[in-house]
Amino acid sequence: MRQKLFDTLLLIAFSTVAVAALAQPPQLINGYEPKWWKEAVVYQIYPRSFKDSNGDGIGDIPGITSKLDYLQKLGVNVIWLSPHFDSPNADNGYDIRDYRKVMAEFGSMADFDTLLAGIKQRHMRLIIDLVVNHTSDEHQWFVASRSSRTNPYRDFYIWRPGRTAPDGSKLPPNNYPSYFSGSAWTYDAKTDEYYLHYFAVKQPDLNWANPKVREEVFSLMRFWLDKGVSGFRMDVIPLISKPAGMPDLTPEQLKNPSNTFANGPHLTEYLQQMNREVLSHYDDMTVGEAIGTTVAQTPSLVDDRRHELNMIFNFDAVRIGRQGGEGPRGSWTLPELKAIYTAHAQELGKHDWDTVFLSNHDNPRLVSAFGDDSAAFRVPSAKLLETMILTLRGTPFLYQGDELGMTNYPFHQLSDYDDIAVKNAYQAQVASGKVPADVFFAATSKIARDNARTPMQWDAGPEGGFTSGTHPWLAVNPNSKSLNAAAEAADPDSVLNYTRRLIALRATTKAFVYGDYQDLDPQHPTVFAYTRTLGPEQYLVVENFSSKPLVYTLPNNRKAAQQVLDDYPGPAEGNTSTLHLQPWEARIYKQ
Ligand code: TEU
Ligand code: CA
Repeated sequence: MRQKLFDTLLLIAFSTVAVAALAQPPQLINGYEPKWWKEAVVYQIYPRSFKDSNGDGIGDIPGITSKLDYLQKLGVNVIWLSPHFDSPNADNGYDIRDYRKVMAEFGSMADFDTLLAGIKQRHMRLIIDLVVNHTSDEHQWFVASRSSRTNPYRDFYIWRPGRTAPDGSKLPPNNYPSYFSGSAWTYDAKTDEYYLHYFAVKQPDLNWANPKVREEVFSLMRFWLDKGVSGFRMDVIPLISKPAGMPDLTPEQLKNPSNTFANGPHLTEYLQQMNREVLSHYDDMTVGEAIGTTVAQTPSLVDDRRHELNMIFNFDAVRIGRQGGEGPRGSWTLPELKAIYTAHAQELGKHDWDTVFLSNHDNPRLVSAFGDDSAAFRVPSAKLLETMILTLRGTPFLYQGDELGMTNYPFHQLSDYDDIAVKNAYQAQVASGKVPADVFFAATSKIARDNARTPMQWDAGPEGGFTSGTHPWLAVNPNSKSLNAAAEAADPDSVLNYTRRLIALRATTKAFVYGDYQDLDPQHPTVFAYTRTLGPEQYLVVENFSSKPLVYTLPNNRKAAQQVLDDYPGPAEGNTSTLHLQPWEARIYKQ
């Protein structure tokens, strides 16, 4: 009896403590609620191009599993896997046929489970790609939907009658362009209507206005979360709610259709429902690919009081200078890039969280786009860019191969490319006679998505060690003999080993995660100098964005104190206002 009373009292005491702990507001760090995904470094894997395990020339899941020790040694915490689902590959997996099945070329569900177990065993996490703006036209929902106007799945997609031209011919319902050239509508003779596809003809857009569509999406999300994935990168998520009434775009809107397609009238409602019904029940992270979303609009998706997403990718930096966000890159300046990061720091407050990235599977290689990939400066400029990504404000996202300083591929002709975006653009622009072939290829080779999709360069062997076969699905960059992971692992001054040191520094330095950001010299044409400050702790980062050496004096008599990292080997220069910077030199100081 006595014992029982004691037990009861103990239980009450415990519960009181537990309840009190629950009721306690979280300990904030510099006003931010601490979260594992704020402290993480994320590494993106494009499975087709990472590592082939069976010699068929296509990267696969067992290939990724065989490289987990490499990723653990790099120090990344989260792996984002580009789509690994069953797909006819019209857009390399971004056209999903079955959300609960692994792409046969990549392996089996058992292979996926082994990969996930291996990731967890190494104290990393896995997020997967949620592609639910559209499916493949081979998805059973679409097969049913197009079969008749009265099929129960008809309303899973967006069908409209066409318009009739004055000459009697058929016209699409409106003038929406597809991201992959041509109209965003395709006529389907079977039911005499058009379906909407913002991307390829084989990627019909789901109709999120239908509550059954939302239930299906939430259910597939639970399927993968229950398996143990830690969240999602959400493909073109601001596009799921379509513009009210879908009127024609004006000539002005046609210059950048994403701005009109994104953030439709029901987006908030859909995301809050997704959060309430799915995400809030798991310890997960979400990052939305927020095409068409401005910095100022970002809090409307990520403010933690809204219960929608944790973070988004904003494209202002990665697409700097590119016409309409998608076209060829014109000129851009460092002050413009710096102004973007300052705008982020101003617009995103303590309830928001940011991301930092300058590359992914849709963009050219980091060092080729933002550094100098010539033999003389590839290494320091790649290191400088990694320094920037890993010390700016927000969760950093690294793309496979950038930790080696992999470069753009020397593309020349159409047959060098795989990407549907390039093939369709060629038909629309060159085959139609609108753009001369040489002009098209000169621009395309610099921005093509396939630049990022050539196979990972693992060693100096045939096909860069990517495959034991002789036919990789996309050609290996000819520089793989000298530029590869094995060579870099053996070189203490390689981009790879430097990136490892950077990630390790970030992992132990909360100022790089939660610290305030200040640009010290916004107008300087080639130097990016900024501080990250957390209470008494301050770090200074100085980067020479130029292939010329420079004597640089810090503004306002500020002194650089103790150097903790430098992308050039050699003696440190500290406790001084005047810095003798090498081309593409990047330094981190503890102040
Ligand atoms: O990309 C959407 C996107 O941001 C576009 O910029 C796209 O890269 C560009 O229009 C292509 O020319 C996402 C995926 O990241 C991309 O790989 C897919 O192709 C696309 O959605 C469709 O799912
Ligand atoms: Ca394979």
